Amino acid sequence: MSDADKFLYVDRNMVTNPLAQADWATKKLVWVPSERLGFEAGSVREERGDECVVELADSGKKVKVNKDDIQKMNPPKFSKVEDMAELTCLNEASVLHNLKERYYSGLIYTYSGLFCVVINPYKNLPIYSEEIVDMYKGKKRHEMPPHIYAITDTSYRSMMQDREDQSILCTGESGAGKTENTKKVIQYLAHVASSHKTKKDQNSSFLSHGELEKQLLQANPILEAFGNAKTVKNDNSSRFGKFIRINFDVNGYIVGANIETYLLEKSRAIRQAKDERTFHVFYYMLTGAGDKLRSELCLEGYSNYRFVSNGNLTIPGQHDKDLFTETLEAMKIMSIPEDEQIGMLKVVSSVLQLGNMSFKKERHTDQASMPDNTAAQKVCHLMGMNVTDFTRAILSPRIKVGRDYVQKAQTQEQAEFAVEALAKATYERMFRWLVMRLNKALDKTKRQGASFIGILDIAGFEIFELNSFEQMCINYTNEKLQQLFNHTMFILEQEEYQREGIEWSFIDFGLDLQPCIDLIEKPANPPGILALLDEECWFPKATDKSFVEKVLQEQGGHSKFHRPKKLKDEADFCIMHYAGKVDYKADEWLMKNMDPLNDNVASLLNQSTDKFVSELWKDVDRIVGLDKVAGMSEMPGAFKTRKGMFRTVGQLYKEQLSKLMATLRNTNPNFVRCIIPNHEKKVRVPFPPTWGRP
Ligand code: AOV
Ligand code: MG
Repeated sequence: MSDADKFLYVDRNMVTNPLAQADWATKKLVWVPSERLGFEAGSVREERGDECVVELADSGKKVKVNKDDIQKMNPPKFSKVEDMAELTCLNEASVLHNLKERYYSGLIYTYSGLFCVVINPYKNLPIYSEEIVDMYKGKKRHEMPPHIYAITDTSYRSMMQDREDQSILCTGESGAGKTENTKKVIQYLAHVASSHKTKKDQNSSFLSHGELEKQLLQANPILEAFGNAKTVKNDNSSRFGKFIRINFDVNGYIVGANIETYLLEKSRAIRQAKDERTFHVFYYMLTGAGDKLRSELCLEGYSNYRFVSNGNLTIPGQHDKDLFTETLEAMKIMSIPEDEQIGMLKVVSSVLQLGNMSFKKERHTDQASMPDNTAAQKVCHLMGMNVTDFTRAILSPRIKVGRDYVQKAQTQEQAEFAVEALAKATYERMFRWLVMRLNKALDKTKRQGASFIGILDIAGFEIFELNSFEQMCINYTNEKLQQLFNHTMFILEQEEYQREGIEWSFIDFGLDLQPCIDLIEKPANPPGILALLDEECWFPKATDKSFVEKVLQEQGGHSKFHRPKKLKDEADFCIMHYAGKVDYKADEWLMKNMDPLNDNVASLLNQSTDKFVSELWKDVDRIVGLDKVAGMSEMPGAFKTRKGMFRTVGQLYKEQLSKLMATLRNTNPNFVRCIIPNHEKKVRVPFPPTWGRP
């Protein structure tokens, strides 16, 4: 067996052992529930009414088990089967056992009928080389061992044959391998498209395709540099969702691509939880920039920056310094010119500087002052603003009261809030600009594709000890995608039975996730959490606390909603998501949803002398002045006047997500279910004897 083969093919010599077959028959082997292992193998010794006595294969211990709790074991010839739909006994224990047996032998991909399961190996396997890509090209699914390439090839072929748009949807909790598999899909498609070129059109205009594919592959490392970060769950966690649409012409050549991104977790730019980092690019820049660049960007050491709260936190095996060079190299391939690269880095540096601006409360008034303007000067230098104007815009902005404008001194909290909001907005705008820029490169052929394959890679389901607005949005997205999966796999299947007149009573597998989705997104009767949050945002005097009260009042009795226990009152409410119960804390939700920004500063940035900065701020229409929030209690109804033009973060996101779902529903979906084998990022351990068949 070659090195790669070991990670693709089952070693049949090990599996078809006649002794095992005999053993299975005589010993009446079954699976019984086990607290520690999920299920344990055992042989039935005695049957008494509803109960059985089972001798556990591992310990020899005899246990009494209710017959209903026993699950049948498949004959040994099914061991490590590639498609679990083939199992004679299709039960939970057998499915888990099969996945586990395969995973422990290094076989990470397994089919389960219509979809593919993959278990994160936490180790680079030799199964993603170009030779392997070629091996899978044009093969039918059953001709080759399970692989993400087979899924990709199948969807590529169906796109070509049926002229139907396809989607490849990676799901799974944070750290399960969605992003890694997404990259393999793109790698495969880029390769398949260029091999067409070398075969057919060696000298024609298709030469430019080689470059397009190269760019397609380089878009990812750039996006990851700016949008991924280390969390406690994943060293390279996607802090945004993305849908990459690759367009093909009638001959199957890639003619262009487009990336849509969803909800960047911008709060990470200013604050990170313990043991977590901000976006990778901050570390790349701080460790990788040479002397000349350091002075151009006014860079300082980690310890000087308040916004890198955990200092120079490194990731084992990751060289931030080298990744800086690689990111710049990738930008070059994307034809992002050097001045724009510097423009982006200046933004990253100014985000850090914004964190160093500090304010003090004046002794006799409530007003904020800024005793030291060093950081402000650096910010202004980097962002092309006049420091006096900038300071005034932060400390005493002009705001509209009725029909007039007045200057209003800010409190220390207001000034601090404005600066943090500005840092987040700047970073987010830069990220959006970057995506726009990548799209410009990827779309340059301007040729209409005949059909497309869309690849979705969202931020995975996450449960931290306490969870905020961002987690609710992430988990809500996962809920919607899981609902699409359930619908495709089970509900549509059942409907088919009904249509074909097969006798079948409709079974609710508990798989309809609509109740939980409604709890979050329903507009009225009763309004869901997002609608209630919006309502509170328009309501003068509202606070995060009054929001929680309203949610408890409107949704307190919802089956997927739980009030937190009084004793452990850290959380404000819990949602029973399909993947688990999540405790949410509602601090800052109103602000996160309104996302207000000091419009005085926004117009200064719009007028910036720096071309790149003014480009980032050229549209200032989605901006609502900070005064509308800070002075909320003094100006009842301030929001109402702007209701027509102002959209909340929740609202915008809900719409974006429903558009995505509509797109996906018009495609033929191919699901890849990523599974995390342990939460310690550990490479597999030897096959445990307790789990194996005796
Ligand atoms: P995610 O996308 O599902 O999490 P990733 O794809 O980033 O998870 O995977 C997490 C880490 O697991 C990667 O950085 C790799 O180290 C490792 N890994 C995953 N799949 C493979 C593979 N096939 N081969 C080798 N290593 C792998 V998140 O973005 O946090 O939801 O939000
Ligand atoms: Mg990811």
